[in-house]
Amino acid sequence: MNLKIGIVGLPNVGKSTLFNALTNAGALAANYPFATIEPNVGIVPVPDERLDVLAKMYETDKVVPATVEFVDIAGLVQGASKGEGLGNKFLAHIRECQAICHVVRAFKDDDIVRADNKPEEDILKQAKDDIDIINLELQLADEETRAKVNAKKKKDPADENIPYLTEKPVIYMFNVDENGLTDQDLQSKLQNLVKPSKAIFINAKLEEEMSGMSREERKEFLKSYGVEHDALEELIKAAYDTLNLQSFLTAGKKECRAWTIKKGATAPEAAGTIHTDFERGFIAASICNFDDLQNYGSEKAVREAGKLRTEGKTYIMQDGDVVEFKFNV
Ligand SMILES: Nc1nc2c(ncn2[C@@H]2O[C@H](COP(=O)(O)OP(=O)(O)OP(=O)(O)O)[C@@H](O)[C@H]2O)c(=O)[nH]1
Ligand SMILES: [Mg+2]
Repeated sequence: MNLKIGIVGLPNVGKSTLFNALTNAGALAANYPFATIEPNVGIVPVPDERLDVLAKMYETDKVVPATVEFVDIAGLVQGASKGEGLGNKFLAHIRECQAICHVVRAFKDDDIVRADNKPEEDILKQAKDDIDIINLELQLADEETRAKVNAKKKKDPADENIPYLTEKPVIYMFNVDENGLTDQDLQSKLQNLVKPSKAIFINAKLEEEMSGMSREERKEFLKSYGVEHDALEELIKAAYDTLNLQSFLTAGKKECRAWTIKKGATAPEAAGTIHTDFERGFIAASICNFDDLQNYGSEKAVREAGKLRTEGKTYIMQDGDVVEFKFNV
């Protein structure tokens, strides 16, 4: 299963800076609107400490985390749906995504021009106006798509599956300055603007400085700014939550790996994410809970404690299940 998240927002709000931080892919971050001309796609591993534990336990050769794909497009402007700016052309890339990350400027910096060229005054009010512009453009783009679908006289079953932009879950990413990172009052006001969507607070500039750092170094660095949580991890977690996703794990000497599945997926469906043959020829799944495995220290000990279960076709997968599938092709 391929999780894809599209980054949208006005020009110059820090989308590419954030994208770079996420992927270290080197997308162009520059102080002029439309620095991003081609859509950039980056693949980001999903942080999962359980994999580290398994890797040690199995003395594994290779660790393969689950991944999330991020798509960075040019900023949308007012009138984007009518062809203003470059935004409309890129909305197609967002349609393929399952979730939207909406980046909103909430930092003050007179050197970085706002999309509307207005001076920075009231962060809260300007953030609200900016959000409204983007959401209106997404709405208008959907209306255009709907009109096109309706214009086609014959009902095409494929039309039922049009991925409308406004139906996608949105995670708001407020690009705050250093003070904003710990300003609870500002954060709760910004969160209120977008309720019930999830809001995450990040300083893209600081994230840029952290690129290339290890997870532990990031934690230390953020702590020195009084920040206890890692916004990039929060973003990926939020995407998992809003899309109702979870991970199961496979472990062995050759490879330890995390796989993304829907909550509520059955064992054969989970097997199908590894290989369609696994689903078709599914016989049973040998499953233990990650916590049991960690507590008992080895697969052998788990088995001896009677905590290794054999599950059949109707088993509903749980987050952190460590699985071995038995199948017949
Ligand atoms: N002060 C400050 N500047 C930032 C921050 N984030 C980004 N910038 C600067 O703002 C400018 C624009 O950043 P980009 O990441 O290119 O913005 P973008 O949203 O991708 O813009 P477009 O691709 O043109 O839509 C760059 O000069 C960044 O260095 C921030 O948190 N604080
Ligand atoms: Mg950009």
